[in-house]
Parts: sequence; structure tokens; C-alpha cells
Amino acid sequence: MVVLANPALDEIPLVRPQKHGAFFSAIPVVDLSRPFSAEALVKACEDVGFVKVINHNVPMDVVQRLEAETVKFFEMPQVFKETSGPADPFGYGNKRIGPNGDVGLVEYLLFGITSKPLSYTSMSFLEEPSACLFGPALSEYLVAVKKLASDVLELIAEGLKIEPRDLLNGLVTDEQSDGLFRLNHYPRCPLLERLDRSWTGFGEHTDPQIISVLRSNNTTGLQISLKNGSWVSVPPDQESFFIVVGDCLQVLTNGRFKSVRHRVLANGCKSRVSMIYFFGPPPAGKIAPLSQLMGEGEQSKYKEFTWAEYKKAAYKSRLGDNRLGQFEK
Ligand code: GA4
Repeated sequence: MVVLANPALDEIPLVRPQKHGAFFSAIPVVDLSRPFSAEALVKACEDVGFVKVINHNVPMDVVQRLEAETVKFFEMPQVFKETSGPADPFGYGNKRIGPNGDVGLVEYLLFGITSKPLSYTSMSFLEEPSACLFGPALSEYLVAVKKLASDVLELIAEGLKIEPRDLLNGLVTDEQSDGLFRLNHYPRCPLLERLDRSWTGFGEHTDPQIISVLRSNNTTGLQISLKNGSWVSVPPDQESFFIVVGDCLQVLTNGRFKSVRHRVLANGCKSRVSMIYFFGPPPAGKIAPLSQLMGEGEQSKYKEFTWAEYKKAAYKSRLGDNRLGQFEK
């Protein structure tokens, strides 16, 4: 019999008795340097709510610098990492996700991001001389990925024929816009590998924001749920970014885009490091379907709310809850 020494592991849901399923080869890919990328982005957001973007203009050395600093942080002794925790709401977190009892086989750093000037919440490890390269690497990454998010939203607005063209990206570049940044580490776990089991790394959920921009190292684990409810594995690609449609974009498009349910399974083979920048609107921003996207006689499917209201409700929910449910008409 195998005894799991860490009691917290007992609480982590076992997803299913086999390892990752086949890779889904039909993840939409959009080359941002090509004509018709606007239309292709819209189609991907409608069909899947998830899209891989290439030729994104984020320099790979910026990504690699932050990844190297992140790996260095997660390799530090547990007591050191914990001086930057708990993640309540920002800081270092280990296995516990959010305030309502969700758990996963993951450790992470969660930063709050303010827009102008672009800055992140401080943490005690950042004051150590050994972490002196972390802050500059993080700042550079945030600037580059924010530009990518802004470009993508502008293209989506073009594809949807929204005027003015900066209406969507304006929500995330606004001075008051509300960003979050998450560095996740799913550790290698030889025990899991030996058991040939998958545990939940990060449980299924949708992202509450407008979009999220995700990048991971070359390790499997991420899965998305398709419209028919089936789960498919996303082939990792460390050079690309994945755009995840969030709940707010679903509402802004009156359900034309769907926020995609996704999760990460931990199978223990290789450690996975992911970086996700969540782009939320200003707290007072009203989230409602854009009138220009409504067909004749089309009614809003949602009660109007502000991002502050939605966020407050989200932090009372469990990770896997359907958060939009209570705002549906
Ligand atoms: C899911 C998406 C992001 O990771 C996150 C998560 C947040 C957290 O980890 O603190 C939440 C979760 C996420 C939604 C419901 C609440 C809040 C955990 C949780 C149970 C940072 C976010 O913005 O919402």
C-alpha cells in the first residue's frame, strides 16, 4: 500500500485513473502577422473560447528570463517561499486555491497588477539580493504581454466590427483596469508517476476576466472543455501564447463567445511552469452586452453588473462553480 505522507494530498481530487488523453490537434492557431487574423480570432473565440497565437511579438528572451527566475524561486526552501505567503489575496500559495476550500497539486505566486504605471504587488522574497533579477524580468514580461493582449482585443474588435476599434482593448489598458498575474508550478511527483494516476493540479474553472494570456514551459497538463463537454489535452508549446476567453468577454458578446472551462492535471512526470496574465476591466466598469453586437430584437442574456460586483461574487464561489449563472436573466 502506498501511504501519502502529506495530508493535504488526500484532499486533492483524483481526476481519473489514466494519464493524459490524446492531444487535441484542432486547437485553433492564429498567426497575428497574417491577413485575416481578426476574423480567425473571432471564429476561434466563438468555436472554442481558446486560441493559440503565434508571431505575437513577445521577445522569447523576455519570457525565458522570467521563467528562469520563477524556477529559481520555486526551487527555494519551503520556509523561504512561505515568507511571501499566504496568497490572501496576493502572495505565495501552496495547494490551497482561493478562499473557499479548493485544493490542487500546485504552488504559485499571485500578483495584483495596476495599470498606470504598470506595477505589481510587492512580496518579501523580492527584497532578497538573490531575487534581484526577478522584478525587472517580471516588469518586462508584463509590459510585453499587456501589449499582446491589447493587440488581440483590437483585432477581435475589428473582426466583430466594433467601433471605436479601441473599445475592447481600452477596458484593459485603462488606468483603473484590474489585472492579476499568476506563476504556477506543478511539481514533479515521482509517486504519482509510479501510481500511474493523475491528480488535479488546478481544478476546472472559467476565468472571470475579459481574457487571460497563458504561456507554459514544454510540459503537458492543460486541458480544455469543448462545447460538447469533452475534455481534450492542449499540446504544450513554449514559444506560443494561449488566449483564454473569460466570463466578461462572454457577457460583452452576449454569449457569442464562451468562456472556456479549463483545468490542469498533474501526472508527476515533469514539472510544469505556467505564467498567466488575467486582464480585468476597471472595478466600476459596467459589463453588459455591447449594443452594436446585438441583432434586431435581441435581448441581453445577462443582468447588468460592474466588474467590482462580479469579482466580489467570484471570491465567494468555489473554483468550479458556474459564476455567470447568478447574473443570467
Ligand atoms: C480563477 C482564475 C484565476 O486563477 C484567479 C482565481 C482566483 C484565485 O486563485 O484567487 C479564484 C478563481 C480564479 C475564481 C473563483 C475564486 C477566485 C479562486 C476562487 C475559488 C486568480 C481569478 O481571478 O479567479
